[in-house]
Amino acid sequence: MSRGQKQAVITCLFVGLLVFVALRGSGESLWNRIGGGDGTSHSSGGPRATPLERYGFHFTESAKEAGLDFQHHAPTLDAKLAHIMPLVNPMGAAATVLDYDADGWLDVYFVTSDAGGQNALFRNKGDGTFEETAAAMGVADLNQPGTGACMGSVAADYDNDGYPDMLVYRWGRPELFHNIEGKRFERVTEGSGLPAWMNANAACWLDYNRDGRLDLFLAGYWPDNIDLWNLSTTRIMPESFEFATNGGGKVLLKNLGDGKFENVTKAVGIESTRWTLGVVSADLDANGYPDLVLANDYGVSEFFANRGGERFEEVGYASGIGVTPKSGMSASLGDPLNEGRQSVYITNITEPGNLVQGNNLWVPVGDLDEEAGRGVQRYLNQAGTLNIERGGWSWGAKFADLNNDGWLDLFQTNGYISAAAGKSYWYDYGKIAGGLKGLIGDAKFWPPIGDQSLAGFQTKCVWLNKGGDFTDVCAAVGVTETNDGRAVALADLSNRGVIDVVVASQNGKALLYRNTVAEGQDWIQFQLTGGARPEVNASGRPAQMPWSNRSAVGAEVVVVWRTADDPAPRRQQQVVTAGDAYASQSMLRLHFGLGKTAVIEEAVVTWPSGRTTVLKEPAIRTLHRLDETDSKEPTP
Ligand SMILES: [Ca+2]
Ligand SMILES: [Ca+2]
Ligand SMILES: [Ca+2]
Ligand SMILES: [Ca+2]
Repeated sequence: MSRGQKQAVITCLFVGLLVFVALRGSGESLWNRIGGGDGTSHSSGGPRATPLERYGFHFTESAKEAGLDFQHHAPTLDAKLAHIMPLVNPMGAAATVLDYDADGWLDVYFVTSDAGGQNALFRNKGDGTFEETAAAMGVADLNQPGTGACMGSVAADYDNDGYPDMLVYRWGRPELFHNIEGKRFERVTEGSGLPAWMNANAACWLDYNRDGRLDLFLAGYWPDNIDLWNLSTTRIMPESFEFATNGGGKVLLKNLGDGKFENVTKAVGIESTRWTLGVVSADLDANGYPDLVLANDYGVSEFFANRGGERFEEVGYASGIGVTPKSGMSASLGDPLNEGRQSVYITNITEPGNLVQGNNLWVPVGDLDEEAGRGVQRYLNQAGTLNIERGGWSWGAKFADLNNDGWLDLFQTNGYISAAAGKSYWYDYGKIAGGLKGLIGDAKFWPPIGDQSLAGFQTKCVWLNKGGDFTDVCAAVGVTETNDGRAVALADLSNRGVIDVVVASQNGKALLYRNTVAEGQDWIQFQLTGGARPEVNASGRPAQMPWSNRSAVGAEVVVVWRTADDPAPRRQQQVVTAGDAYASQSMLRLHFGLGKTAVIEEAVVTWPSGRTTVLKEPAIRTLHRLDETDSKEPTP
């Protein structure tokens, strides 16, 4: 061992001792520090620093106390699949944040998936607690036999009347609900133009043609023609672990107004039957039109580039995102390096000794690929470099500034099947995954799973971003639950200027991680309202330029600011999305952490219509409610 190595070892031991002392010292006093009414807490630092002091935030799991009491149950499918039921029904736990009664307090909708199981809509009472209103609102009873099993939902204002409407997607018939002034949801599926049956695990709202009316994208997992409760064959499984294209269809529904949607999938050139689990939409190649990224299981991810609101072109391979086949579970966006543009995070499987795919952080490189003349944004995977690659059997993952220091952190759920402890299906799984096409594709050849687990009892990941380098601080900040996590949804549930985290667990309790952030961390939020209104022709005011959809889905905000400790200007971009990651939707409101003593130079909103709103030195620690009708027309 060289002198340098010895010094390194001694340093490591010393640092380890400090960490040990710090963690030991965090016992009882911690409970006195968390739960401050305004979401902040005093911090003094020092050698006996609590996790709150060390990392600037701390979670308290408080779903039950808050009245967010919800249990998910998986569906029971056709008896021909009984020997591998946990492997074929491992999804359905989903979470959607919306403000359905438009009172400024964010509400949460969970779906369950068992026959007859009741979904739950939790109205935020504004005092830290919730009341369950799904039955009264008409969105509880959505797992009736013969109609399918709920897999998730997405909410946005498709008719621009000021109230978010809801699409519930299932393995079965998708259902559309029109929100009647926050008082009830009216089921409007019939005649709306939705497909009669598809086995969907992902959806998002987007205005792909920028006419001010939100369109809807639905992504199938299982093949469309399968009724999972009435199988005529067991040959329903993916034909390959890496190259399967025998999954579900994708559907783009163009909003025609008057509650009608037209299936334009073929017309716009979207063609894919991969096994999609995650979708996200934003204008990633900066041509003004929102693109679509699909995280696909059993194959490569896809990137559908929107060509002027008329055609989509699949450029996954050229972009870099769709080169290596993996087990895509979640697709979400973020600007973790404060570059002023969006990276794409896609989760996969990591199980040391068995299967190490690693998650991908696709960071945009260079300008648009002008050489190709096709406008293909290219990406490089930086997940390994930034230490956000290995997350177990990963599901939903979302970026958010959890400690308001100006750098986006990353919350990720994981865990596949937690059954009997110490029993694992990995050996059998490896045989099937690596086997011949005829084997994997037929459920009858899959070995029975019994009570074995597969990548179960996993610890979630809470990756803290220290300026472009991440550290997992999960247990230290209070995230210790090991149920099989699926959806992650983010929201400032108590309007405190901090991000709370909602997690939906498969066959488990929903979790609410209430956040406490150290005092002195600044922030700013934006609630954006597009100019479109129902009484105004969506393409009519002014004639040459439609207003944006009222939910402002697709709007971009760039904040440029400085802090006392760092005089160099910082810059971060965020985008409004309605449906992303895995089976989730986070708040439409945008939240920027800023660090200490922040001064914002400007915040620039680019509306989907192309209009802009520029705020010079906007107030910090403030939720800014901005309406597009106060914006500027672009200069031609
Ligand atoms: Ca509300
Ligand atoms: Ca509406
Ligand atoms: Ca549209
Ligand atoms: Ca942060």
